[in-house]
Amino acid sequence: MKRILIVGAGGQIGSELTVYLRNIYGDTNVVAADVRECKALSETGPFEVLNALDVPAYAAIVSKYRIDAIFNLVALLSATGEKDPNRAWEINIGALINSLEIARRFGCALFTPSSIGAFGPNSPKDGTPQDTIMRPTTVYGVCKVTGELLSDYYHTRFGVDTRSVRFPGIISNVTLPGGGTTDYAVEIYYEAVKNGRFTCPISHDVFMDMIYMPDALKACVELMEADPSRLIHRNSFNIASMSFSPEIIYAAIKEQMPSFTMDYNVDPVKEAIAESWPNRLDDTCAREEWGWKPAWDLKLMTTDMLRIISEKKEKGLI
Ligand code: AKB
Repeated sequence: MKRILIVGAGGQIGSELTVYLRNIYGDTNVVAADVRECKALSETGPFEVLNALDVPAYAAIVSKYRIDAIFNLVALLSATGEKDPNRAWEINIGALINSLEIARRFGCALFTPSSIGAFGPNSPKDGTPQDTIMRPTTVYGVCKVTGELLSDYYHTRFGVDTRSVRFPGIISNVTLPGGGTTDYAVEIYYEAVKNGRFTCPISHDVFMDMIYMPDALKACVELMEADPSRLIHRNSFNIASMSFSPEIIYAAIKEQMPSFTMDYNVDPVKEAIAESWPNRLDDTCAREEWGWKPAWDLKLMTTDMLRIISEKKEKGLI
């Protein structure tokens, strides 16, 4: 990767991936694009307002900056998707198809994240294998499976260098996620620091895979820089880091903040989605094919999240 375009750069992943990539590849070589202006991203490098569904505008940016790698991060997440499935399909698949076509036309590599949401209730729950039954029951999951298949198709049919990981719920402290089922695992830290208590929308014993943002960013770069001759899979790799339930993350926070309390008000839509997803993925293929190895665990992440969010609170930023 030399000249990179991040589409959907204003979101939870993009806002941090832009900074991370600019540090590695140079500010001017990483173009951030989003449907809305993002002051923070336009201050440190090139920024373009772009609706990923507008093909001529998308192609013009790729041509203008002579882009050779695209990160397509445009997505409506799982819980939001269930409120308007048609819109979720239009946006998620529209941005994907346009990214694939533009990558083909301009010879770009393409990263489009998949998710634990690509699995469904028939997938094995524990140690979910790389290659297994995938029958998701959300429109978000249907979009992710479609995305995986189309991305592999563009690779075998047209030789486009498509690569992807199935992200767990991403926990971060820069930009809040929005509309996901795993969002509770971010909100819990903010509420712990701001109010000392949290009402959890997921039942105490429902496990999901999670990952801390620094590991998620590392995965993006390591996969895109991996030697293609070692890749047996492409779209999309299971990656795992930590798996926990609400009662486990609650205990991890309480250990460092003894006055913290949590109760439950289960959201039936999120609960049903969470229960349809795996408890813990098997990421052996990612480890073997491109050396995936996470650095953060729940305890380390909890210390870091509480420290950073407390600093934000002291500065009056939250
Ligand atoms: C969501 O909860 O929808 C996302 C995801 C796991 O893909 N965070």
